[in-house]
Amino acid sequence: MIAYPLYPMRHVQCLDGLWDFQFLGDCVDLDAIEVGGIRFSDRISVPSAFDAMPAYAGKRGTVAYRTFVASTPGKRGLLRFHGLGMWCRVYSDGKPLYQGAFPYSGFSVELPATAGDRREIVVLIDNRFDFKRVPLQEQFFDFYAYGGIFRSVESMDVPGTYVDRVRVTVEDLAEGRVNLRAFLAGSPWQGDSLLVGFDGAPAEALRFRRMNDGSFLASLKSADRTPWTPENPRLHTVRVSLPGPHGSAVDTVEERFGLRTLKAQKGRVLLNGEPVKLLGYCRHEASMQYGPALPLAQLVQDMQYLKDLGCNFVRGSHYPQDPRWLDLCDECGLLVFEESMGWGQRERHFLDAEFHRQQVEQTRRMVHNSYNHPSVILWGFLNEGQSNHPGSRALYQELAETIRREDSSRLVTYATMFPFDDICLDLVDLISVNQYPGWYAQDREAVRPLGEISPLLDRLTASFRERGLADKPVIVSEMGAGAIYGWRDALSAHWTEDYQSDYLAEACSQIVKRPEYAGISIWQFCDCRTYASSYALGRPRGINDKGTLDEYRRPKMAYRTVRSIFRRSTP
Ligand code: ADA
Repeated sequence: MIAYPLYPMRHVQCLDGLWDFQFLGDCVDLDAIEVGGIRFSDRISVPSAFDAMPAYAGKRGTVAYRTFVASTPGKRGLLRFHGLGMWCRVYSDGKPLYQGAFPYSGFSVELPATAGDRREIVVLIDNRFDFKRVPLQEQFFDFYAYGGIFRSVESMDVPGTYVDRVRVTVEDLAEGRVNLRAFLAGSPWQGDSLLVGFDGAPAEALRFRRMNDGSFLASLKSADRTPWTPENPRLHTVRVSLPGPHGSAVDTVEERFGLRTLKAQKGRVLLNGEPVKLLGYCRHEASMQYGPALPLAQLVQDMQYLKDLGCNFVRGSHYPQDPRWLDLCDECGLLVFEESMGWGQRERHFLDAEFHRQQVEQTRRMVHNSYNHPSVILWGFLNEGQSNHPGSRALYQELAETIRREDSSRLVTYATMFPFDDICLDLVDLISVNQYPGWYAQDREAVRPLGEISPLLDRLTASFRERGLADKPVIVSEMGAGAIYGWRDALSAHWTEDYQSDYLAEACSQIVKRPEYAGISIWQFCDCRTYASSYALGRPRGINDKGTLDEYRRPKMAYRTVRSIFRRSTP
């Protein structure tokens, strides 16, 4: 499915459908592959995680996906991938054009002009763990590492110079004034005026200023100044075109955005100047049948559940989000914490130059790709990294700076599991804390240790105050308890739906009533597959069972509990 931005003048083909497929083996030398010699003996859908499909379930190795796309002779093309995993190499007519290992990140590949009217596209995918080749994703992460082209792919022709993206930034909410920053690609452009049309109005020529980084900047007012809010998620579109002769257009991008501002002030998050309490869930893009390749109907179901639960907030744990999901969040008014991929990395990672480089690059791509989604309010990175270690600070600092360089209009954060001795919290606008009092309980002998939650929240607040961090808003970015669907028991022990329900009642009520907390994203929305090795010993069924819904989206007992608390607290 095609998500924003749209390119109405280009011949865009959505390549979702059946592709040729071949499993090449589990010990393939990637540099020795002759793509021309691959015999394709199977067909598979795109999007798909091949290793979630019954014929290849759980396999690790190298696979090839192939399709043919129509092309205009003599014209360059572009492929847009919205997310895949883990490593890939993309070929057009046998030529390797792109190679990368940025799981879940969207990227584009330019295709050289061709004399023919179709191109053969082959995508090699590899899902073997190998820190050297795929430093961003490892086996110890607590969510299953799938392989495949998880999200949609589009192909299109592009003119010599084309409009890649236009970033829209709100300059003055009351006046409806926005900045447009256009990124052109292809051959250099010498002009200074682009054609701009708001909300379907006829386009008019507007002068743009050339910036040092090669982008073009202009400022203008939107006629409709209605702000975007979760209750009234008013969206706008802007079309920006490269002018051709006699007022014609050569290429157009249509971007969608909302008018809203964000600020962190005196421990609160201000949306359009008004304090907002963030109430919601952490959510993996996960399904038992399809892995991360979620059909649109699943996204809509998830949205309906989150809305029904009374949520206004979702944390996209732990990787860049599907643009269709962000489009939906824009439309439905759900506030989003988007983070680049990270999970519990330690000093050895932070000392690795390639790991560092790729973290910075994936974070930059995430901001670039999601820039115009009004739903995204927080940018994050390095979930539960070793942020209490001096050797980590350089990367934390560079990631925060990278985000601010790209976008100073949102709040920067990361989820820390070391809130009491974290040494990087001065770098963020908002503190996000992952803690599991009463689940991974301090007192191993206590039965139903719910009493651990409130004192921990007190200690956190006191500790932030003592360290001069009191002005930063704090959210609980993870807190939760496991429950196996259907397991109800008079003793309400760990793993029962009863204990989870009581646990979330306590956690949510505490956050709702404490003004010193700006919100919570409960761990987690639904159960999802995790380790397939003995790492899973604390994960019954190889599933992370802390969902309020199970892996088939069946609500557990906690569903009603959370719903009644959140519904009373969100407008
Ligand atoms: C961590 C982590 C989550 C999940 C959770 C848990 O906080 O960020 O991805 O693994 O723990 O279930 O224990």
